[in-house]
Parts: sequence; structure tokens; C-alpha cells
Amino acid sequence: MPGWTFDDEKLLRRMFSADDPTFELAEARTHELMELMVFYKCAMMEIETKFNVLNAEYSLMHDRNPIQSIKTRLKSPRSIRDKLIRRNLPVSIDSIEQNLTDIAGVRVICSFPEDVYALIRALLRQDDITLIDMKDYIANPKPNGYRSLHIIVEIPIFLEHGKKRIKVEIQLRTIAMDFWATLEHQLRYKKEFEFTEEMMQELKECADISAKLDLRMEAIRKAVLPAKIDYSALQDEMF
Ligand code: 0O2
Repeated sequence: MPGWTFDDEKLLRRMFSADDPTFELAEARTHELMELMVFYKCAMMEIETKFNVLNAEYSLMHDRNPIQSIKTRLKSPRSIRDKLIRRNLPVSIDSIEQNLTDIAGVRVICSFPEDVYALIRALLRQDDITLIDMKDYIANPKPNGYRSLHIIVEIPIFLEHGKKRIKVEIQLRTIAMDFWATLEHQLRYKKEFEFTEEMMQELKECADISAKLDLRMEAIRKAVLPAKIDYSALQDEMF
């Protein structure tokens, strides 16, 4: 599959031959997993296309793009295995499908906070999308200051013989939220470094400052480009 390395494939063979030493079985399971990963990739592409369509329609209706960029990622076999082991879950194809909801990830970077809610509402109105879970870290930021709207949706993938429903994790955030989260993620992964209380406080203050910046920019946007639709009730209506 494009994007997969030889190392990934070697790891997959080791993962799935742990309990059963026969190479054929390991190979069959590897194929099964690769097939599942293709389904996740297709679901991810479907969601990305849906956001691109919404962006095009909004730019026509409102003379501006609510989406700055879209990033997609498929979890690597190594991260999948590590996550299952970390959670004491079986390492198997069924277990992946039943227990993990973030194999396919789509991150949508929006211009303004209101765009996050407008887009998610438009997406959830589509009749092939089922909402599985929602975490609103914009209305309720994490204690460290992290802000984003996370949803898990299920979408059908149409195959040669039938269809399959696949879960996709979608994260929506503004440019300011993404700026903070990207840098915080980089810093947090410097594992050899112990964060002091003061540093964590400083990071939290940076997150709060960027949230204020978002609101101030949004206020300017409202003055310059008044919305042609009423956004005010969107957030309340969603919950
Ligand atoms: P990656 O590489 O981004 O995928 P779970 O997702 O099931 O492990 P949880 O905590 O219930 O667990 O999920 P949640 O809260 O929806 O957050 C999952 C993802 O959100 C993370 O994925 C990050 O991408 C992002 N995220 C959550 N909290 C933070 C945070 O404090 N800082 C930053 N920078 N990102 C955050 P992963 O698995 O960490 O990695």
C-alpha cells in the first residue's frame, strides 16, 4: 500500500505471528490488516472531500474560506499495536475495529471559532454520517489549555460486494489553536525534559492569550464581513 514501508510490513508479520508460528496464517492476517487500513484510508478521503465541498460552497455563499487547511493521517501499525498493548487489549483485527477510533484522523484548521461549529453542524447534517462521540475542548478546554473540537463519526465505504461502516476521528480547531497545539505537542514529546509548574502555567497562559486573540479577530471579521447566516445559535443547538 502506498506510504507503507518495508519496516511496517516486517512489524506486521511479527505482530500477527506472535501466537501462531505458521507463516501462512501470519501472512493472511497481515493481508487482512492491510485491507482494513485501505478501508480507513478511503473513509478518511471521503471525509476530507466532504470538507473540501463545504469549503467551496461556503466560499461561494460567504465570500471567504472557513477552512485554512486539512491534514489527514493514518495511524501507523506500530502506534496501533502500542496503543492496544498500553490499554491491555488484544492485538487483533477485531480488537482494532472494536476498540480504536482514531486509526483514520482528519484535522481541519479553520479561520475563526464560529467556522468550527458551522462546519461540524453542516457535516453532521449529512445523512451518511453517524456521530459516535463528541468532545468540545473549545467550550471546555483541557486543564493545560488545549482547545479543539473532537468528533468521532462513522461513514459507509462502498465496496465491490456491499458496504462497510468505518470510524474516523475529526479534530477541528482554529489557526491560533493549531499554532499552540502543534508547538505544545513538539515540546511535550521532548521526553527527557521535565516541565516545571511555572512552564506549564506559562503554556496555559499562552493558550488563553491565543483564545482571546481568536475572539478579537472574530469580532473584527464580524465588522468587516458580516455573516450571511445566523451563527449565534449553532453551538447551543449542537448539544
Ligand atoms: P496523534 O498523533 O495526534 O494522534 P485517545 O485518543 O483515545 O488516545 P483521549 O485522550 O480520550 O484518548 O482522546 P482525545 O482527548 O480526543 O485526544 C486525542 C488527540 O487529541 C491526541 O492524539 C492529540 O492529537 C490531541 N490532543 C489531545 N490533548 C492534547 C493536548 O493536550 N495537546 C496537544 N498538542 N494535543 C492534544 P494523540 O493520540 O496524542 O496523538
